[in-house]
Amino acid sequence: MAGWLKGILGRITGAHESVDWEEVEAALWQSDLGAPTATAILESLRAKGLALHSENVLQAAREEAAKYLPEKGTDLSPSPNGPVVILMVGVNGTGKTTSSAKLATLLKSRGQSVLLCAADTFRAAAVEQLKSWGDRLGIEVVSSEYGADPAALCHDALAKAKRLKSDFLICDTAGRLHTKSNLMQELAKVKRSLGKIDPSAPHEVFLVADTTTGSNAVVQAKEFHAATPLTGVILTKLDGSGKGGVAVAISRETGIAPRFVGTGEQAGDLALFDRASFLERML
Ligand SMILES: Nc1nc2c(ncn2[C@@H]2O[C@H](COP(=O)(O)OP(=O)(O)O)[C@@H](O)[C@H]2O)c(=O)[nH]1
Ligand SMILES: [Mg+2]
Repeated sequence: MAGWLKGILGRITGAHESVDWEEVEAALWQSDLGAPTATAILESLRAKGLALHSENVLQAAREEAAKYLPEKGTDLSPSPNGPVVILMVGVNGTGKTTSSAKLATLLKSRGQSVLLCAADTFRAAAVEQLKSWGDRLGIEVVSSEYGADPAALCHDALAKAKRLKSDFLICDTAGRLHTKSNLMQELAKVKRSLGKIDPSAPHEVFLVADTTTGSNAVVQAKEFHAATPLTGVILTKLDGSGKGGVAVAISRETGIAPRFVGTGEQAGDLALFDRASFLERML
């Protein structure tokens, strides 16, 4: 998937021939950058009086996308004030459970202690999935039975993390409930119940966004951000057909920046977001 947009533009024309305005626009739309970004790219070319050939378009796209992306994702570090609580949110199937395990792996590899909390009690399989990761990774998973109250579970998990003096607590949450408003209310409740133990918790709320689902992730980001203010995005499935442009659109429309990227199904397939390699791949 390296140089996704470049590939498309290359098919439209060679590097220095001028290309059709509408075709470029269509290519930009397909890159999941979002309409405002696509428009800004075209406008900046017009403003500079540059011809519409693929090198110019790519350069403008890189510059425009870079405005909305940090050079590096802000990393996680332990706090002297007790466990850093990370809430993983997002719709079903985006990679929350897998990313929770991957993040735990990364932190553990740095010598930090982590507790996982299986707060997706809506699906029995979700609890088992996280427990099985915990067994493989040698990381304790706080869980309860199917249907248990996630807010109470997260509360207990934080009490335990404090007792154990864990550096991090990662709470994997449900992506689907009976209705969307139920889900948003539940997340707000989880946040409140964590706050009863530590008013500053959760310290991080990560939206797990599947880059293969394109611009849907922007809508999701807005909805989750309204319910539980987000502090970052984990972009998953960048090893697949996902183009990743949605990170630019999310950042532009919500101000929430990418933090980590997922590039596979294994525990080690997670890295801190890096703008240069991200843009290289996407554009
Ligand atoms: N290729 C690939 N697959 C992923 C990645 N992250 C998660 N998955 C897969 O996506 C599917 C759903 O992941 P899961 O963590 O269960 O999603 P959840 O419903 O949000 O908890 C699983 O089959 C994962 O192995 C990734 O970065 N790359
Ligand atoms: Mg899950």
